Amino acid sequence: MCMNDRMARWLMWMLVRCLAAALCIVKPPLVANAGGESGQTNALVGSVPGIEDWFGAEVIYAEGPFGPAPYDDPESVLGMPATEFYDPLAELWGGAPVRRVKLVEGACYTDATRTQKLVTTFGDGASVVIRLGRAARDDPAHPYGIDFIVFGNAFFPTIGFADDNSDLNALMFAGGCFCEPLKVSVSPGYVGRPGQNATDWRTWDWYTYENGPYADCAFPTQAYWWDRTNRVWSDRPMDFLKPVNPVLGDFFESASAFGFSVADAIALYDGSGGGTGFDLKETGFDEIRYVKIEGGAGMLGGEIDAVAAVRPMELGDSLTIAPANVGKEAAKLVFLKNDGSGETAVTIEMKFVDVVARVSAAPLEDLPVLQSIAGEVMTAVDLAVAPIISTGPVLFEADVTFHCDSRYSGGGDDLVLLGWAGSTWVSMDFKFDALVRAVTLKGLKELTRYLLVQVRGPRIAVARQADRVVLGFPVMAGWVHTLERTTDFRGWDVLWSARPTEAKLVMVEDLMAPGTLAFYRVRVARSVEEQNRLEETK
Ligand SMILES: [Ca+2]
Ligand SMILES: [Ca+2]
Repeated sequence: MCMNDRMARWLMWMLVRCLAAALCIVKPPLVANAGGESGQTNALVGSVPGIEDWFGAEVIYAEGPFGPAPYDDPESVLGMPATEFYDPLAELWGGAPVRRVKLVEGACYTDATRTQKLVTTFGDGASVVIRLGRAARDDPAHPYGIDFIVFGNAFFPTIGFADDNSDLNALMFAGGCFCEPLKVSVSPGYVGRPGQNATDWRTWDWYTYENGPYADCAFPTQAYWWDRTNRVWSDRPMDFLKPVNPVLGDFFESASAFGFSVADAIALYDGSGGGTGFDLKETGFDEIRYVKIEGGAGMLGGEIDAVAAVRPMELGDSLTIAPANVGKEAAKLVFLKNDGSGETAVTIEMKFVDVVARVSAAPLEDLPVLQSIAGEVMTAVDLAVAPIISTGPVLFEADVTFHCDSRYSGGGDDLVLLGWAGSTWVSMDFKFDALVRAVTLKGLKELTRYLLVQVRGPRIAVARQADRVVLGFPVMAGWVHTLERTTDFRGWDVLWSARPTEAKLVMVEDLMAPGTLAFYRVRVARSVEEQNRLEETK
């Protein structure tokens, strides 16, 4: 094609602008991995507005016998678990009377102000029905399948004395959890079925966890984070809406056998505030609003502090994985987007792991320069697997699924998944699942930062002079670009198609440009050969 100088200069200027816009995913530098001891953000605790809804909101029925004061008020089971307690006996042994609720000291007596009772003791035949502030749902995104948590005042006995001055790094377990099991039942409440009465909870559908788990058992409440590095308490609260990985129960029971510190156990809680976790799956209920606690039939003398609905994890959180989780539903770790949309960002399914490890999924907010891809980032995550109480690298194998934006309607051929290789981004071979709109990498033995990008056609600069139309746009290496034209948005005519081997600017003259209004687009897709290659690797 031939053009006069003025037009060529103008077109170049348009193309440079267009290219700058097309390569707009530019925001250095990289963020550090948010894993490690300070990895838990614990967003939903303490002073967060509406947090009280996640706990027991009302006692709709209570019948004793309960314990002697201050263990006699059934309403002590409402609200958040206790974080501190006042011990009137401390003066006898010269200790600090106000102490933190922790693995080795459960909630007892009253709160620090000596005005609030903390826990309720259940005698023989005692029962309390609690309405949760919000429904607890059997949500597949919940960690380890657990949907609600009951907090008691169980604790782990230690070798030697335990108080707030104890060095928890040096304090060792002296055996399994001190438990006083209580029976737990759940109900969706009144659903209007024949025979049901809205004001009589006895007429509703109930499910009892006859064979456990039981309340006031593992895991003891841990209210604050212990700073293992500096051997001091942190005032950072633990997360009462995040369960402890239930397979760690056996691990803790055998802990004293192989020298296990309280600090180790807190690290294994991975930011959770403890409590006994319950899965709604076995109940057949999709969601429940009521929890009943009962003493009796050999189960009595136990205490209840609180009941909580579980929150799904999101980007910025971490979860633990243990060899005993592998092959079960609990090995599927789900992290939602951290924008409140409730959409899943990434699912990590562990196929193998050799030790108990922490799996973190941090949002990747400051994206590095992408030289060769123009498009919209749908998922940007920094994934990591790290040891918790062991040393050395964790051996594992994981299938990782990156979920597209829910608005994505493509067939996967305009997606690119990039993995960070230390100094550059590398395009990864993936499998696209149209049903769940997600791409999966299988058999990963290490994790890194990932970007799932929907490639967009470039912006087109149009230069028109007399009856000539010249179109300019940038192209990316290795992708098939197809320039098309329409006048009615029903049919598109292909003007030009190519798979460039390097990124560059392309100019195409439309020799058949119609006299009427015309529209142009450039479609970008993976090449047929590459599609076939991916098919073979599936
Ligand atoms: Ca569940
Ligand atoms: Ca107890």
